[in-house]
Order: sequence, then structure tokens, then C-alpha cells
Amino acid sequence: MPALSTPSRYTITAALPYTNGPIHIGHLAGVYVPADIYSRFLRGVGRDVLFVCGSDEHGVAISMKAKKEGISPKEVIDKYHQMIDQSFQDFGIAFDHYSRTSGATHHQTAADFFQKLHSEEKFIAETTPQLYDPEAQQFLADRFVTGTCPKCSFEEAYGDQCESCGTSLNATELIQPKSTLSGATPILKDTKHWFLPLDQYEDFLKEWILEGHKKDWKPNVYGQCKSWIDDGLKPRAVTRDLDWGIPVPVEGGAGKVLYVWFDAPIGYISASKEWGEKNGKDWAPYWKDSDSKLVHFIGKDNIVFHCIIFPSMLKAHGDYILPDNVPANEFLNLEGQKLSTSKNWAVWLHEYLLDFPNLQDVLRYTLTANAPESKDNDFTWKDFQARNNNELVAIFGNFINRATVLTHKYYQGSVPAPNDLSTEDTLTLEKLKEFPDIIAASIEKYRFREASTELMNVARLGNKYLADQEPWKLIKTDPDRVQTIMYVGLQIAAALSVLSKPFLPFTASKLETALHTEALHLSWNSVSDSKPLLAAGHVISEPKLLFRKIEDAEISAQLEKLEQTKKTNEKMNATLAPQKETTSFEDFSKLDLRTGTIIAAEKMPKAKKLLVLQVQTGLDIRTIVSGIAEHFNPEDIVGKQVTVLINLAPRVLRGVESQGMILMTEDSQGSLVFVNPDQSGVADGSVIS
Ligand code: B3M
Ligand code: ZN
Repeated sequence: MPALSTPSRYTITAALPYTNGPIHIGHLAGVYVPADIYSRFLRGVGRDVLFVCGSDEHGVAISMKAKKEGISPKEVIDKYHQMIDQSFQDFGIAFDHYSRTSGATHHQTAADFFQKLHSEEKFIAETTPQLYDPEAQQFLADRFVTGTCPKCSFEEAYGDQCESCGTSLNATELIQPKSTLSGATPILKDTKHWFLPLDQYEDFLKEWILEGHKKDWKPNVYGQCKSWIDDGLKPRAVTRDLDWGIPVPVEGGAGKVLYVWFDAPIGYISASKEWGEKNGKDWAPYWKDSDSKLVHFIGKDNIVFHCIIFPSMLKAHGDYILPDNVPANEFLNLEGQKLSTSKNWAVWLHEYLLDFPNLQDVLRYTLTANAPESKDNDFTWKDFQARNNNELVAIFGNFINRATVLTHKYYQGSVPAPNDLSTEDTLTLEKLKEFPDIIAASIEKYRFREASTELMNVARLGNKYLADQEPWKLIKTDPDRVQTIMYVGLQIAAALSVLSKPFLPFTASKLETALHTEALHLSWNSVSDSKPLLAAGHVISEPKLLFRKIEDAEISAQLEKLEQTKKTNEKMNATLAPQKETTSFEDFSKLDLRTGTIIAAEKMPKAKKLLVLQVQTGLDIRTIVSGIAEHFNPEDIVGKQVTVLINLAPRVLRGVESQGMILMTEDSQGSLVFVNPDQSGVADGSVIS
């Protein structure tokens, strides 16, 4: 093992999935497979590990799903908790405990946490105006309200977070907020809430993250934290006026619940408690002993909650340790498009298993080999097929198959005694002994892609060794030499059964059965020992294939399924919006619509969607910021005549004042087009009425 300081124990958490839908490959790639590899590896090298997770069952995501399906929130969480739990088991995600936040232990733990902070005056209680939906007669928070992000202008930011730039928001900061319940524009209404004054934790966060974790946190995680801290933090409400969640346990809290992002991370602690109760173990050191190493595996949209808010809560509480690392991944796309639950653009784990029964490890491998560790990455079915056929089958499987089949053919399954080792034999065995440290070093640095490449290199070493030595040719002429070759080859096979455990747990266990090594309890470090892994005379079982080829037809079927999804979505998009409420002539005539011409256009720096246009309106030349950059190249639209709303109240986007709006519509393909009916000969500035 590399000489890293070894903590007494590890507390490993994986983000609690919302129980508002099943889970898909994005979840697996971003969080659960890396967390599982890490935990399995640490257990394998004899470390004390507690790996917990659970269902996130509060918050608006659940209420919304219940409304949509016309069932109660409880029915929603029961349905998806069960499904998600099953998917984790099916894919070998080996949590020590999988909990749920609707459980009694969690309710108590979260309420106690809140109460302690409350009684120690760590909150500010304040009555402030909050967004309220006059139609639905409900306060709007989190996913009940969307609007334009004040930071990046993304138009569908939620009331607590912009998922485009990751910024955490207060709902009142949204530009042009809209209720997702009724579509109404919210009004402001006073209500009392408890705020965690994050601004008071700035110094702590600066020292802890900016100075303490500059080197060891991933650049994407560190960079996001730095930018938030540099921007200055604001107090954040940790309670909500909602009816689904953990009741606020203090005076004045009636009818209010804890903010889901206040209760959910405490779920890691509750899950640990439940694990302790169930197994007669003491959970406390995993959260309270400073020699425990706490690691949170999450996706990048959860960084602010795990690096800024939860640590501030832990700091305020005072009894708990802080995370040592938060190795957040970027996002996985599917065939070039963002994974989306609502658009059904996903590979659902339960569906995958119906199409590819028993091929869990193939998916685990593909998602690791192509993990979105430092940038967003794409899952394609072709790559999946290639990784399986060219790597798992052609290298790993082929090597194991040759080694086991030949051992049976020549020696009835008994490991032969070696004769004199050639230079190549010695070099191969020496190289083999280096791998445990190489792979461990990558895993300890959270570089799972690199680690899995190195695992495949072990199989490559074996494959190449047998291909070079060609025992099948020598068996007639030099059987003594073949004994040595097969002996060396079998050591590599046994090493693979150990080193593949964190990555390919199902395969590793099949391999153990094939090599009949279950009772030997070979450890990670035994691969580097001078003692052979398989002694001469050890008898292996009958060979069975570890992997199977994936046929083109299976891949086309998956691509066809996605094509169908696309078509369904297009059809849904094509359904016309219903007629809006009647408007008065008076209201309509307030709009000053004119023809105008775009005379200059350029991209807004650092904004993906925005173009800054100069528009000749007939009256003047004015600046209009338009969210069309993903649809048009600036140079292609100069000279276009368009319809402009010129008396829209100006608003500042990214520091540029926009003085109007260009009217657009969507064509059948969903592309934006300008509203410019046949206007030949119409002068700029002509009134449209
Ligand atoms: N439920 C996952 C998500 O954002 C969220 C994680 C909670 S971890 C404490 O989908
Ligand atoms: Zn944003």
C-alpha cells in the first residue's frame, strides 16, 4: 500500500436518491459505482468501513410527483423506495445500510439536530416576504417555483438552486418567477422562517476549504466552492411552509417543515444510527472521532449542499466531524443528450436488467471506464458494446478461459508445479505484484477510470503472456515448459479474481468459484506477496464463460428504443399550448410592437445562451439581450428583420441592460425562428397592431 496516513475508520456516504422515480445509469455512474468501488476496495484491504445511503423522501420533488400521479406522497415514496433499493441490490452496490428519511430514527435525529441549533441560537428567526401563489394559495419554494437565474440567466432555475450553474438561491432572487403549480406569477407574502446565517461561517469555510483542501479536493469541486465563497454567502432559510416533511420542532413551527436539504444530509447520520442498532455496533465514532475519514460521493449539482451548507450545519452543531473529501462527478449524457427523467431519456436500471440479465458488471465496467470524473461524458450503446466485446470478452474473458480450459485439458484442473522460471516469467510475475499498489493509488485519489484501466492491464498482461508463450504449441515438444507457463498464467488469473472485486463483484465471485479459491481468502495484499496465490496441486473447477459477446441486434434494439422515445417527445412537444385567458383590447394595446432590423450581434461572454443584439427600431438603435445563442450564429442573423416589443421594462442580464424583446416562435423541430411575416418594403419602426 502507498504510504498514506491511515485513518482508524471510514464513513462513506452516497447521495440519497429522491424517491420520485426509478434510478438510471447517470445515478450509477456519477455516485453509486464509484462509492461502491471505493468502499469495496477499502474493505478488501482490511479497513474499517461504514458505507451508508438511503432514500430522500421529503421535499417538493416528492409532493410534485404525488400530485402528478394523483396519489399520496407516502404512496410515491413507498413505491420508489422499494424499486431503488432493489436496483442497488441488483447492481451489487454494497451499502452497509440503506435507510429512508421517512423513518422514525431519521425524523428524531433531524428534529434533535434542529432543536440543538435552535436552543443554542444558531438560527435567525425572521418574518420576511416570500413567494406565494395566489391561485394555489400556497407558499412557493424550491421546485414549486422556477424563474431566471440571476447569475447565469438559465430560465428554469428552481427556487433553491440553479441546476445550470449550480448556484444556490433564495426563491425571491429569481427573475420572473413562475409557480410550477398553477403557472401564476407569485406575489409576496410575509411568513416566519428560521435562517442559517451562512455569512457567519465564511471565515470557517475559507480556512477549512480554501486553505485546507486546495490540494486534495477535485478541481471542479474546489473551484465551485471558491467561487461561492468569493461571491459572499447569505443567510438561508432552513424551514418551509409545506405540508410534506419533518415538522419544525420548536415553538412557532406549526404548519411548517424542515427544508429538505436541511434534513436529507442528516440522513447519513440517521442511517449510521440505524446500522448500529441493527448490528449491535457503535455508530458514534464514525461521526464523532476525528480519526474517522468522512467521504461524500455526490453529483456536481449537490456540491453546494455538501461542501458549504451541511458542513456549516455540522460546524454549528459541534459534535460531528467534517468531510475529508467530496469527490463529486460531472454529468453523464446519453447518446449526446442530457439524461432526463421527465423526457424518459435514460437507461433505467430495472429495464436494463430485463434486456441484459446478469450483465450488471458490464454496465458497471462501462460506466467506470467512461466515468464523468473531470468533465461531462457520453454513454453510447456502441461504446458499451465495444467495451464488452473488445475488453471484457476479448481480453479478460479470453485470458481466463484459456488459462482454465488448458489447465483442465493438460492437468485435469490441477495447478502444475513450475520448473525453472525464464526471464520473461520472472518479469511477468514481478509486474503482476506491482498492480495492487498501482490500482490502490488511483482509487485512493478517486480516479476510478484510471484504476479500472489498470485492472484491465492485469488481464492484458495475462493475455499477452499466454499469447507470447503459446503453451498450446509447446505441449507436444516441451511439456516441462508448459507446466511453468500454466503455473504463471494461473497466478495472474488468481490475481484478477482479487483485484477485480471492487469493480466487477459478480465476475470476481464467478472467478473465485472457477478457480476454487473461496476458502483461500486471498487478500489484496497477497497479490504482492512472495508466496504464490495458487500452489501447485490446487484443483480448480470446470471452466465457465465469464462474459458473453453482445450482438449488433441487441444494440440496435436499444437505439431503436431511444428513437421511439425521441418521437414520442416530439409528438408531445408538437401539441399546441391551450389558448390563454382572454385579454382586453386595452391591455393588448399597451404593447408597443414594431418591426426592426438586427444590425449587430455578438455572444455574451461566458453565457451559453445569450446574444447581445443591436437592433434598429426605427426610433433608435438599442441593445437587446436575447436567449437565442444556442440556436443562431451571431453572423447569420445580422440584417434580419424581426418583430420587437420595444416598451418592455428594461432588465439587466449579466450586467448588460436589455431594452426590449425580439419575438420568436418554434418550428416543428423545436428550433427557434424569428417572427417576421412577409415584411418586404416595411420600414423599421412600423407599428404592428
Ligand atoms: N436527493 C439528490 C438529487 O439532487 C438529492 C441528494 C440528497 S443527499 C443528502 O437528486
Ligand atoms: Zn444559474
